Amino acid sequence: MTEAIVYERIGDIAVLSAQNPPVNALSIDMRRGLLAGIERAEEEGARAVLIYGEGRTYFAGADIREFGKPMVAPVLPDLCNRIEATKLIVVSALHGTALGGGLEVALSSHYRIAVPGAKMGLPEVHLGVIPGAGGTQRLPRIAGIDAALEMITTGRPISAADALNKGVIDRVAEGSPREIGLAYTRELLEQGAPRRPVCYMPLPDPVDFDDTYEKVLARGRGQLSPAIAVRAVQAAWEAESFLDGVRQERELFMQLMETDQRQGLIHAFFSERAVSKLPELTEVTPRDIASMGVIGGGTMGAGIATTALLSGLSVVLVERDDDASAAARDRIEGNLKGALKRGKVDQAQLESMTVEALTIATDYADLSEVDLVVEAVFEDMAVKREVFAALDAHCRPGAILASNTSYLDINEIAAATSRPQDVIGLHFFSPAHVMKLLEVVVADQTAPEVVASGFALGKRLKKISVRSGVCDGFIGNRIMNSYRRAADYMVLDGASPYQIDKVMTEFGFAMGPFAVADLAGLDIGWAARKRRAPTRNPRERVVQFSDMLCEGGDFGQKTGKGFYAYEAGKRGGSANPQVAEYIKRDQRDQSVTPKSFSNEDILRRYMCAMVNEAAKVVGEGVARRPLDVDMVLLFGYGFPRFWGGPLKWADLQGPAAILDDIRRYAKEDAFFWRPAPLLEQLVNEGRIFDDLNREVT
Ligand code: 3H9
Repeated sequence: MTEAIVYERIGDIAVLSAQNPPVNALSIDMRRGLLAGIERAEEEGARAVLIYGEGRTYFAGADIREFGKPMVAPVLPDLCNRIEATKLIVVSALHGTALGGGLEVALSSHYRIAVPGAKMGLPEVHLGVIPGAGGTQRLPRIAGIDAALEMITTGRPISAADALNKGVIDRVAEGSPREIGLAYTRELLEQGAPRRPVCYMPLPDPVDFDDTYEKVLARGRGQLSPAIAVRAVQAAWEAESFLDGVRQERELFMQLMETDQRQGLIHAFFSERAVSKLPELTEVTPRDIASMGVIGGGTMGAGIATTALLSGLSVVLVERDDDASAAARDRIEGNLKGALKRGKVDQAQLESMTVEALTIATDYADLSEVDLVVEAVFEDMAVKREVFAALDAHCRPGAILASNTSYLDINEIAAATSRPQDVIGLHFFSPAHVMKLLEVVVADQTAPEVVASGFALGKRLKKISVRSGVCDGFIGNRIMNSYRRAADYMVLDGASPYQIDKVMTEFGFAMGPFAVADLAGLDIGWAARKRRAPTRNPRERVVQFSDMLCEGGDFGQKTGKGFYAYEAGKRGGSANPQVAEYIKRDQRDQSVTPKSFSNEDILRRYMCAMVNEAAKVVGEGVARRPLDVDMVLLFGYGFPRFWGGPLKWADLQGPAAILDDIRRYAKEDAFFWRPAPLLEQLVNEGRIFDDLNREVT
C-alpha cells in the first residue's frame, strides 16, 4: 500500500506528496505523514519543504468521515502550527480544490503557488462548523478583514486569480503542481528568501464585529455556523497571542461539532452524493441521450426545455398551435435571458441554443428522431394517455417516453403504449431550470437501462435525482400533502395560517406552507381535492376554507389574493382579511370550538405529520432509504439543510418521542394520525432511520 504522504529528497528540498484519493482528505494517516515529513526534513538538514497533492487535488479539507469520532493526534491545528514554526522554508503548490483544512495547511506554509485552475476556500460553515485549524486567524492577516469575512462566512471558494489578487497566494503558474512547486522553491532558495510565517503578520484594522455578527446571523435563517465564524475571526483581535486566538477558534469549532446542525449538514453532504448511486444500476449502461422532445410549452415544459438546452441537448418542443408555440418560445427565451444575466451563458451560446438547438413544432411527427420525450401537459389521465398513444406511434424504437406528472399513475400511462418498458416518470419541480430536484419514477415494467438513463440525464442536467416508486404524489408531493393537511387541521382547530407560516420560517424554511400554496396556485390543491373526493374515506376530516377562497376566484399570487393579499411591485403579501372569515365559517359549519396552539405545538404537529408519512413512504418501498426522502425534501421543498431532512430531524429528536406525540394526537383524530408501521418497528427495535441508510448498499 502506498503511504498517505510520500517523502522524497530532491537536493535541498524535501518533497511531501499527498496520495489519498479521491480528494486527499486530511485523515489521521495524512496528518501523521505530514508531521513525520517535516521532522525528517529537519533531521536530514533539508533547507526547504514542498507540499503538494498527487491526483486531482491538493487537500480538499479535513476528513469529514472522522467528524463525531474521538480526535486522534496530531490534530490539524497543532500540525498547522508545527508546519508554520519549522525553521525550514515551506512551500505549498495548489491545484484542484484547496478547501477547509487544506487551505489551512497552505496558509501555514510560508509561500503558496497555484495552477490557474485551482480553487480555494474555507467551506466549513456548510458543514455546520468553522475553520478549526487557524483559518480564521491567518486569513484576515493575509487577505484583509473584508475578504476573510466574506470567504469564511459564505464558504464560497475563490479562483486562483482572485486569490492572487487578495494576497492569499503568491504566484500563479502553468504546469503540474510538482513542477511549479519545485521551480518556485528552488527560486526562493536561490534568492535566500526568508521564512514568512503568517502568524507574525500584523492584523488589519478591525470592523464592528457585533454588527457583522447580527447581519450574518440574520442571513443564515437559523443556521449558526456563519455567525459563530464571525466570533472566531474577532478572537484574532481579542486574543492575548496568536496561539491564544487559535485556541479560542478551536473552542468554538468544538462547540459547533457537538450541535445537531453539524450532524444535519454532514448528513446532507453525504446523502447528496449517495442518493443517485443505485447498486442495481452499477452494471447497467444508460441509453445515449443527445436530443429531447418536450410536449407542452407552459411554465413547466418551457422550464424543462430550458434546462435541457443549458446542458447542451437539442430540443424539439411540441405545442398545439402557432400561438401556443410562440408563447412557449417567449418563455424559453425569457428563461435563457435570465441565465445570460446571471452569467451562466454568453450571448453566442444563447443564440446557438435558441436558433440551432431549439425547434418548436406543432406535429408529433417532428419527434421521430429524438432520444427521449418528456410530456408536460395538463394533469389529466385521459389527456396523458392520448399523448402517450401518439408518442408510441411517432417515436423511434428505443426512445424513452417520460411523463412529468406530479401525481398520476405511471403504470396506467405506460399501458397506453405498446412499450411500457420504455416509459418512466421524470418529475421536475418548477421552475425546472432552477430547481435541483428530479424524481425518477420507476413503474412496474420500466427497463433498468431506462432507469439508468433517467439518472444519467439528471446528472447531465445537474439535478439531484432520487428514485421513487409509483404512488399518488410520489415521494415529495405525497409527504407534502400530509403535512399540508396537518397545517389545515391546525387552522380549522384555531391556529392562524400566519402563525404557522411564521413558526415554519423560524424553523428554517424560506416560506411557510400557506405562502407556498399562494405561490404555487391554490387551484392546484383545489383540483386535487376534487379529484380525491369520490374515493375519500368518510373518516377523513375535510377543511373547507381553502375551497371557499378558490370559489371566490382567489388562487394566490397569480390572482393577487390568496391567504395573503399582494400588491403589485411589492415583495410578499399581508394577511388577507377574508381568510379569517372563511375559517370562522368553516369552524361554525363543522361545529369546531377553536383553541390556541403554542408555536412548539405547531412545529411538532407539522413535523410529526411529515415524518410519519415519510416513514410510510420508506416502509412501503416507494423510497428506498430514509436519505432519499431527506434529499427530496431538501432539494424540492425548501426543507432547511441544517436539519439534514425530516428523517434526520426525527433521528435527532428520537423516533420514540415522535411516536409518543403521534399517538397523543391520534386521540383527537385517529384516522389522520395512524402511526407508520416502520416508525413503530424502529422504536420497538431501539433503532433510528439512519440505521436503514447503512443497510442498503
Ligand atoms: C475542515 O476542513 C475542518 C477544518 O477546518 C478543521 C479540522 C480540525 N472528507 O464531491 P465528490 C468524498 S471541514 C471525506 O463526489 P467532486 C466524497 O464523499 C472540510 N470525504 O467529488 C466522495 O465520496 P464517494 C472542508 C470526502 O469532484 C468523494 O470524496 N472541506 C471529503 O464533485 C468525491 O467527492 C470541504 O468541505 C472530505 N473532506 O468534488 C470540502 N470531500 O465517492 C468537501 C469529499 O464515496 N468536498 N469526500 O461518494 C467537496 O466540496 C467536494 O467533494 C470537492 C470534490 C469539491 C472536493
